[in-house]
Amino acid sequence: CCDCSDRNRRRWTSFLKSLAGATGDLSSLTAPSWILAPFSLTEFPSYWGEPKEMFAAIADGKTPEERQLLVTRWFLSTLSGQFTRREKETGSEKKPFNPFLGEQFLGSWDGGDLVLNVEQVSHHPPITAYSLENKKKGISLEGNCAQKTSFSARMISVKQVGHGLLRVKLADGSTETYLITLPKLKIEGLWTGKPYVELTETSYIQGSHGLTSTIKYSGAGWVSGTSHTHTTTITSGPGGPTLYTLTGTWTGETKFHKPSKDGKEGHVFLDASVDGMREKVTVRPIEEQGEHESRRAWKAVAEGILSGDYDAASQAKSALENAERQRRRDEQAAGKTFELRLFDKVPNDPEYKRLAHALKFKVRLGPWSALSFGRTSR
Ligand code: 0T9
Repeated sequence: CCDCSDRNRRRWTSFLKSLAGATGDLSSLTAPSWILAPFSLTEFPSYWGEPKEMFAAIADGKTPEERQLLVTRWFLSTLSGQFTRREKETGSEKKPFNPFLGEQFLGSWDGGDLVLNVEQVSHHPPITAYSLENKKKGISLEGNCAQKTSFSARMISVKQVGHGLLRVKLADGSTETYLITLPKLKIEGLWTGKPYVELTETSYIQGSHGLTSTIKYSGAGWVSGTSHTHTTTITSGPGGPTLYTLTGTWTGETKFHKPSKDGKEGHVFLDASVDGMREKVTVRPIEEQGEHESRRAWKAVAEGILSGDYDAASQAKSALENAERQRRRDEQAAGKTFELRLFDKVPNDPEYKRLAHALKFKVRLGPWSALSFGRTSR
C-alpha cells in the first residue's frame, strides 16, 4: 500500500480510531500527512464546469425532453472528475483544506466563455456556494454544498446537503430551470490505507417542464458487482411513465436500455472515459490573485505538502487559522458580523420551492433555500 512501515500503519490505525469518535464534521480532524491534498474544498465546484462542451450543448436542445437528456448527460459526465479524479491521479482519495469564511475560488474556461465563482459562505458548518455561467449560451448553474459525515466500522458515509439550480434561457425569452440534488457517498478502502469514493442511493434532476431524471447508484458487490454503476430513468414526473432508461457506469459507458422511446435501446448515451472531455479550470496566476482567493491564501500550506515539509505546512495552516479566529473576534468586538462578498442568501426561493415540491421531498439547507450570485453591495 501507500506506506507500509509499522509506524505509519500504527498512525493510520489511530487516525481511523479517532474518526470513530468524530461526529458529523471531519473538517477539524488532523489527518496523517500523506492523506492531505494540496488544495481547498472551494476548488471542487470547478468539476461542474469541466465538461464545458456538454454544459454549453444544453442550450441546443430543441424540446424539453431533449434538454432533460442533455442536462442528464452533462451531470453524469461531471461525476468521474468529482469522485474518482484524486484517487486516479494519486492512488487514493485525499483530504482537502477546510476553507475559511469568505474564501474565494475564481476561474474560467475558453477565455471567459464559461466563468466560475465560488465563495465559502459558512465555516461552521462548512458550506460552499458556487456560480457557473456561460453567458453566450444563456446557461447558468447556482448551487451550494455541505457535507454531513458519519463513521462506521468499515467506511465513512457522507450525505451531501445542498443542491444546484440550473437555468437555461430559451429562444422565446423564458427560462427553464432544473433542480439538481446530490448523491450520497461512501469512502471505502480505509483499512487498506487507500480511501476511495463510491456513490450510493439516489439523486434527481427535476425540470420545470415536469420531466424527472432519477439516478440510482450502486457499487461493486451489490446489484451489478461493478463499481461506479448507475441506472437512470427519465420519466414524466417522479414515478411517472418512463421515457428513457440509461444504464452503465459514470466512469465509462452508459447506454439506452429497455424501456426507451424511439427504439434507442442499445445506443450509447455517454462515454465518460473519453480523454479531453473534461478540461481543468484556468485560474489567474497567484501573484495576480486577490487576498481572499484560495490558492493565494493557502500557498504556503500547499507548498509544504507538495515538498514534503509537513512542519512548514502545519505552521502555515495554524497561522492562517489563527488569523481567521482573530478576525471573528475583532468583528464580534466591533458588533459586526461577516458579510458575504459574492453571494446573497435567498430565504425562500420560489423556483427552488416549486421544484423541490415536484420531487415531493425537501432538500433544504439551513434557513435559506438558495444563494444567488451577484451581490449588489460588493
Ligand atoms: C463537493 C465531492 C465533495 C465536495 C467532497 C467527503 C470529502 C469532502 C467533500 C462531496 C464536490 O462536488 C464533490 C467529492 C469528494 C468529497 C470528499 C471525499 C473525502 O474523502 C472528503 C472528506 C472530508 C475527507 O477528506 C476525509 C478523509 C479521507 C480522505 C480519508 C479518511
